Amino acid sequence: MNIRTGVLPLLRGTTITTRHRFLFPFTILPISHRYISTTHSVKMAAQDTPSGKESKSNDNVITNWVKPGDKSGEFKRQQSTFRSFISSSPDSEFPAEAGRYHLYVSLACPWANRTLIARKLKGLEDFISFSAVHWHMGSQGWRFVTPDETDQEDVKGEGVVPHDEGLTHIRELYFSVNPEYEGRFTVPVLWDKKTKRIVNNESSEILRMLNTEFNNLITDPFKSVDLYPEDLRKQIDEANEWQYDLISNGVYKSGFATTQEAYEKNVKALFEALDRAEKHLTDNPGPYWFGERLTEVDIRLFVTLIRFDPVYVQHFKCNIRDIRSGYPAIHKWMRNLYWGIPAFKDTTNFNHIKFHYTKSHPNINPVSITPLGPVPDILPRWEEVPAVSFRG
Ligand SMILES: N[C@@H](CCC(=O)N[C@@H](CS)C(=O)NCC(=O)O)C(=O)O
Repeated sequence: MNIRTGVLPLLRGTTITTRHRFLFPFTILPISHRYISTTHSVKMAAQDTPSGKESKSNDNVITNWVKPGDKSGEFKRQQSTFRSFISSSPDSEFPAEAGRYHLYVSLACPWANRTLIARKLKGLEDFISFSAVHWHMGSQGWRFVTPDETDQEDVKGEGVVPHDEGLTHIRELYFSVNPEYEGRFTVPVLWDKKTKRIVNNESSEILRMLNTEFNNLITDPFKSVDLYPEDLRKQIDEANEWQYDLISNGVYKSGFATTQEAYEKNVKALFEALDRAEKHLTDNPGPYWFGERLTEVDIRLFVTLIRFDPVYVQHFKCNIRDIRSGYPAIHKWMRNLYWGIPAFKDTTNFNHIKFHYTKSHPNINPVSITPLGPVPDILPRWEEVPAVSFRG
């Protein structure tokens, strides 16, 4: 693979940034420093270290994102296992009921973040409870926080509480419903508190249930929020298809690749898809992907792109451009959601996001140092990076 010819076509549009950094090297740094708060001291807990239960062979290690022996070096995401549906019908297996279901999430995880946004947009806070795990994913997978951790600066956040029945890890939920479970212990998990079963662990399907199945229990304005409206379904499905493969999963396929070829193939496809998103958001008036109507496409894309500059650029090597200086239309769309709609801002926890990725992937970042930048995590709504705002 010729790196030059492969990547250069994707580099257009970067000259202004580079030139102005060169012209104004001294003004940029102090402006950025306004946003640096405190350096967090981050403690790892004993629960994160491998226990005797862990397999001694290398084949089952949780951070083997590429299957050992797979010469392609490509990350292949597993299908989610639990695929039942909550239904508005009272005689269904999982009927929609107030207080019956619980979402187990990680505030770091984009897939789980989708479900938290939909829960708030649909006004389901009093109907579906949730709790969030510690940001660190160790050798036993996601773990719950301990009581003494909830006030720690790096850990605290909405829903970050110990498990109410004393479970220590998300994997225990999976084993409680199936002791032979062999899949990954992923979040989100939609849990039925009544039967103590996992309803579903696939975020795209949880989004759909939250959108419609509780409508008999809620009132307007929430009832009429429709994230998957009938007349847009075909277009939503089409957008989801390429955005899932190339962007939402594309950042992981770039970051987890273990060969140069697999990385380049996926990172180039990712940036081509971002170019396509940028064009769509430039050509269409917005403020949402489908104009005046907020749909699941906005939610699904947002959770990946809000993590892009803080994490994916450096940690997953998605650094052909960043959002704030390379994609003005995406940047505007994203900030409109973040600053304009509480469901987006209030479910985004940059500490969990940054600490999780940078300290949970020893194969990518063995020394676990979390980069301080970019500062700020997200720019204020009406402020641009200095090089972009300069028009002189
Ligand atoms: N397709 C699933 C993917 C969920 C997923 O991969 N979650 C990640 C966190 S971002 C996870 O829990 N990973 C743990 C693991 O794979 O061991 C969904 O959309 O719900």
